[in-house]
Amino acid sequence: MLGGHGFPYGIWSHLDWVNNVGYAYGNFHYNPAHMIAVTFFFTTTLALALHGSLILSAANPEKGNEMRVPEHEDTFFRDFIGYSIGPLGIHRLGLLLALNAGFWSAICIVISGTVWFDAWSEWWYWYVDLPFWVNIEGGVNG
Ligand code: UQ2
Repeated sequence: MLGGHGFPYGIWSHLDWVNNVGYAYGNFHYNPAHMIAVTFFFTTTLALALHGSLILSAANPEKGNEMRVPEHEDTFFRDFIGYSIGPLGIHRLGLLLALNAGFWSAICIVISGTVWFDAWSEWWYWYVDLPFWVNIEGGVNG
């Protein structure tokens, strides 16, 4: 890449940027901060799916029945999985998950080219190089 690694606006240009940065560091899926960020994004969608479906169910009862109250929502999850985080708790959890998704995404991109310059797959050799098995015969360390 010529020049800096600044993120461009534009539909195709930003896709090119993501593609180029991906190649510059091998594969972002090996970036531990990327792994953490993706996990938070997926958990956010799970929490939102659980919450949205619970709210829509409670607000749309069968014909002739009154709308459900939050205690019913607690009861549903206690019956279903034995635990309810509560109507306030689910929003605190959602905020925690969403903020962490953004935070770890920023860490992921900021450490690429500042603290780590190699392919991200190479980073994991800290594990292989642990003293416990670093000299095991036949291992990758010889
Ligand atoms: C809940 C609750 C809500 C909810 C949801 C739950 C009444 C209206 C979705 C259930 C959530 C749980 C058990 C936490 C799931 C944990 C993760 C990490 C996805 O109990 O209270 O309020 O919307």
